[in-house]
Amino acid sequence: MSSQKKLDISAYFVVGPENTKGRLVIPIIKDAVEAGFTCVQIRSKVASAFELIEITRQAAEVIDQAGKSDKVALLVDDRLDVVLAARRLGIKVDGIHVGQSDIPVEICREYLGKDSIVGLSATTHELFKYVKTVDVSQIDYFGVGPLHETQTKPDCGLDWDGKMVTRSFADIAEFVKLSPIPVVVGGGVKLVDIPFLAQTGVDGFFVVSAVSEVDDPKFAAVNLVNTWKRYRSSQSIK
Ligand code: TZP
Ligand code: MG
Repeated sequence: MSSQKKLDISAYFVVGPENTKGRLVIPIIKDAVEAGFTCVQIRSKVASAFELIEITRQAAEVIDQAGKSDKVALLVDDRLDVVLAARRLGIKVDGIHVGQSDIPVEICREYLGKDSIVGLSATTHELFKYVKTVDVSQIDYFGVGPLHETQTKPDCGLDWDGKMVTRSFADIAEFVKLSPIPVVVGGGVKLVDIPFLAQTGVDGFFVVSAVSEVDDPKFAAVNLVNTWKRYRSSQSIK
């Protein structure tokens, strides 16, 4: 991926070694990429920097072997150090995804350069006020969620008072209208949600467990991608 303009977040797979029920991460990434996922994010709260670099290297190889290096973006969650080290080692990694309490997007942009992808999780608190006021000049897309409470990230959606805030399809449609940049939605997303999500006008969905924890990741990934495409195209001809 040479330019951020080519970014496709329509089917976005997030994964780390703690999400695979003890299986290897790379074959599951391969399944997702072959199934048509358009973006891969390496995300682990337990892996060492060394391990993350290795997973990133092998993920880049899998994307390359599928002939999709110019189409499928490879990102790393949180770890600016890992992205920089991976690039220094010659690994093709396209950017980073950060949250509100991670390294600021301006710093990520400064280190990674203008053609890299920098994604940011939108706030849980006062989401609509936030999207109207935030400076999006350094950001390529917003991650929004959770759609449902999720065991993969139990703190996702916790408000100031510790209350869980999930997003309705109506909320998402509203957010999409207000956002000047593309929006991807995740958190507890399963196949049954895809038709409804596609109709909100959102740019894409992200999943972890709906692919990484099922018995047949390839089958699940194909179904997710095809369902998105089907409902997305039926929406656009309305
Ligand atoms: N960010 C917000 S929710 C989440 C992340 C990484 C985890 C989503 O995982 P799952 O298994 O798709 O619910
Ligand atoms: Mg983070």
